[in-house]
Amino acid sequence: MFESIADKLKKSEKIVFVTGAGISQESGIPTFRGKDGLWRKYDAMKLATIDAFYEDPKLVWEWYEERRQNILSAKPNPGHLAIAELEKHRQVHVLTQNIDRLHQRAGSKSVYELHGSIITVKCTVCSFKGNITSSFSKLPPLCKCGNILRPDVVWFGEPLPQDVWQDAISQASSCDTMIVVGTSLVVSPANLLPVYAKQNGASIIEVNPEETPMTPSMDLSIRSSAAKALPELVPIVFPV
Ligand code: BJW
Ligand code: ZN
Repeated sequence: MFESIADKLKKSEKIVFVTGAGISQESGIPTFRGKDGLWRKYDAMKLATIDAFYEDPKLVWEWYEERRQNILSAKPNPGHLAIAELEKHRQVHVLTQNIDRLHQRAGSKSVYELHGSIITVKCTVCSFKGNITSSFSKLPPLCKCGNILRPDVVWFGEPLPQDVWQDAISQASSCDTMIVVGTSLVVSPANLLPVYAKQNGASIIEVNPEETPMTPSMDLSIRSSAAKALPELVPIVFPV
C-alpha cells in the first residue's frame, strides 16, 4: 500500500465502509451482477419491483424465502469480521446495500441498511413492520389487517428509507477514510456515497477484484477479495 494512504488510514479517526453484495460472496451469498450474479439467472424487473410483486406476490415471496434460507445458513466471513474488529480501535460505521444482516452478526454495531433487510416484513397497506421469526404457512403472508405483507427491502423505483439515507449522507460526508467494498457502484443513490466522502476531503479506497465506475477517483484500489484484503487492513490501522 502507498505510504501516504497507509498513513492517512492509520490517522483516521472515523472510517466509513460502504459495502455491497461482493463482501458476502465468500459467505456463499450470490452477487447480483457478474458471471454468477442473480440478475444473470433472474429478471430483476419480474422480482425486484412493486409492480412485479403485485403481479405475482407468491412468486416474489418464494424467491425471497429461498434466499432467506440461504442467508440464515450463511456465516460472516473474515471480511465482515475484520470490519467489526476495526470498530474496537476506531469510530467505524457501515453503510450497506446488503439485506443479509451479516455485518450485525459479525459484531458491527453501527450499520445502516440502505436497502432494508430480508429478516423483516412490512405491510403493503398499514404501518406494520416486524421480524420474520418462523417459516410462513402460506405465501404471500397476510398482515393482521388482512392485507398482504411484503419483504422489507428496497426495490427498483422505490425511495430508500429517508432517515437511514440522511444518516448515511451525514456519515459519508464526515469520515476521514471511506472504504468501498464489493459493490459495482451502478445502483443509485447508494453509489453517490463515495462522491460525498471525496467532496468532503476523505481518502477513498476500494476493495474489489474488478474495476468500478469510481475507480478513477479512488486513492487506492485493492484488486482482491474482501475476505482476503480486509483482515490485512486491520494491522495497518492498528499496529500491534
Ligand atoms: C467482490 C467479491 C469479493 C465479487 N470481494 N468484491 C432506469 C430505470 C429505472 C430506475 C432507474 C433507472 N436509472 C436509474 C434508476 C434508479 C435505480 C438504479 O440505480 N438503477 C440502476 C441499476 C440503473 N435505483 C433505484 O431505483 C433506487 N431507488 C431510487 O432511485 O428511488 C428514487 C425515488 C425517489 C423518490 C420517490 C421514488 C423513487 C432503489 C434501488 C434498489 C436496489 N435494490 C436491489 C434489490 C434489494 C433487495 C434484494 O436484495 O432483493 O439492491 S437491486 C441490487 O443491486 C441490490 C443491491 O443492494 C444493489 C447493488 O448491488 P451491489 O451490492 O453493488 O452488487 P453487484 O452484484 O452489482 O456488485 C458486486 C460487486 O462485488 C462487483 O463489483 C464484484 O466485482 C464485486 N465482488 N466478489 C469483493 N469476494
Ligand atoms: Zn397491515
